[in-house]
Amino acid sequence: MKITRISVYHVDLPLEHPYWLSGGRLKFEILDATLVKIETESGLIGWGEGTPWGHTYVPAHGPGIRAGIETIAPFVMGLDPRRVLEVERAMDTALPGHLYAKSPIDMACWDIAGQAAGLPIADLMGGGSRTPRPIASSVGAKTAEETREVMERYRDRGYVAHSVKIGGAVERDIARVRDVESIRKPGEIVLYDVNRGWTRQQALKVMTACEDMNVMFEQPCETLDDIAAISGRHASPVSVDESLVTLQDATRIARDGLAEVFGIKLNRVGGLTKAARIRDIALVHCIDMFVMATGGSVLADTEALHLAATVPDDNCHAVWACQDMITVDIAGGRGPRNRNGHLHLPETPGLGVYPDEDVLGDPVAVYR
Ligand code: 0XW
Ligand code: MG
Repeated sequence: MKITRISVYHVDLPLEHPYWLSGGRLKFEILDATLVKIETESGLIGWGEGTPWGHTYVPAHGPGIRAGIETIAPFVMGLDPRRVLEVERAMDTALPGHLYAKSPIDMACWDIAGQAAGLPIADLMGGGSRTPRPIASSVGAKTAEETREVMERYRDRGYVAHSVKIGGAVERDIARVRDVESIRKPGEIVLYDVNRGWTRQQALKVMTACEDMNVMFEQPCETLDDIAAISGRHASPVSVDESLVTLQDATRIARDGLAEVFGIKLNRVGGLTKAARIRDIALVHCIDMFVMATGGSVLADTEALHLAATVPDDNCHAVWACQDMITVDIAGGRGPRNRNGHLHLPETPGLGVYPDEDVLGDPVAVYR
């Protein structure tokens, strides 16, 4: 089987509510999504998506994905999409780094490989759990009152997991954590996501002040060096998210004990092929995981769900459904959707969901 054509689509996905990371530091209103259709001479078609969370979240942006694909496309043309490692090596040779630009191609290849094998991607990867995965909300609010309101909105939709964005102001952050903990329901999973918003000193102040609550903080500071510098000086559990990009990052975090949890975002780490290795580093070092899309439509959520299903149930804290935050549905209600706060793995071979091409409009680039 050979890749014969790659079509690239650009779609804007507006957020239903404006959204702030790190206590108001970064604002997001619209996501720039790139959808990729890979065609083969066998007739099988695969879909991939790359949707960064705006341009300011991590070093990734929508136009960068499309430019990266322009460079990569000639090198993957003619390859067998079922041989995902060969496609991965061709992309890494053609364009070192730029993992987020490669992820949609990797995803579309896994979609085709699954269809060819007659298996959902998670089963092709070695076996997917059918235990529904709790969806984490993403609570991008600034004040304690707004935080309660947004959490309530998600609780009404059945959500039992929440990622509450804090960061920036020590006293306000301590107060917000205490407030959320005071209304936390039994069994609810809450992660306090700083999105790199603290200096080392701010991180130490909040993380020591909150030790009595034993709550988890995600990405407290900008870099792994910062997280390493404060590690051992506080007793709060840590999840690393933005600073977990490469396999080398994963081995460093594991070896140096910098986090108890990995936040694996598929687009950031370069897709399923690379994310599966990071998963394995986590598992052998007794590190749990949140597995998510970086953003995007139900297609991106579904890709993350497949990887999440290959993580043992006890080690997978939650996934995320960005689809619940955007106003455009490119797949007409198909694919895994929120059912009482959980996503269920699709049984259809491959990814298990495809977009409506008329919603995508004309491709912005076609390579053959
Ligand atoms: C808000 N998210 C869930 C979406 C973006 O990927 C960032 C992420 C987070 O962990 O902050
Ligand atoms: Mg995060």
